[in-house]
Amino acid sequence: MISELDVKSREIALSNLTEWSYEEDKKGIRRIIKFDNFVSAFGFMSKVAILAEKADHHPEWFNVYSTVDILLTTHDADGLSQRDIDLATQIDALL
Ligand code: HBI
Repeated sequence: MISELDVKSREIALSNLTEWSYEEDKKGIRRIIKFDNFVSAFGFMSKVAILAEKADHHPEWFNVYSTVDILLTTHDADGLSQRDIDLATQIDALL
């Protein structure tokens, strides 16, 4: 069982994820990334898909041409958990 991060833990975690913002209504963190073109965006998504499958933790995302809009939340915790922080950290390391 995974639990939702409390506010203090969330704030500490997000201080290291400066490109991500917490969305109250979605209970998750969001980052929008702009690439040069669709091939680069999709290449990035392919790498994230491999990380996500390994972690058994999957992004909610939206892609239009060169933009990828990512939301990370944990359904099993009904909110933001350490799993989201870990995946966001891995995603940032790809960029
Ligand atoms: N992905 N974002 C996200 N949140 C989850 O709670 C989650 C997931 N992928 C798989 C998963 N949970 C499994 O543990 C099962 O709940 C399907």
